[in-house]
Amino acid sequence: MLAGTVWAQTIVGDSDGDAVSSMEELHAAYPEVSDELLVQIDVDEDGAIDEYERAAALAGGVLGG
Ligand SMILES: [Ca+2]
Ligand SMILES: [Ca+2]
Repeated sequence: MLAGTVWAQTIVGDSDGDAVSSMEELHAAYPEVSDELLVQIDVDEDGAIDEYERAAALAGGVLGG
């Protein structure tokens, strides 16, 4: 669990380390990402970007860096 905690804290766009990125966290990490894009990234429309949605966005080139 220690390694998992360290990993969670290193995720760009997850400043509080809870393993999901809120819209606020993503805006802070990726200020160039528009609200429309965030809606597209949030596939299950729960208002937060989980690790799968973030990975898909990164793989698809939607999120830079
Ligand atoms: Ca978070
Ligand atoms: Ca989501």
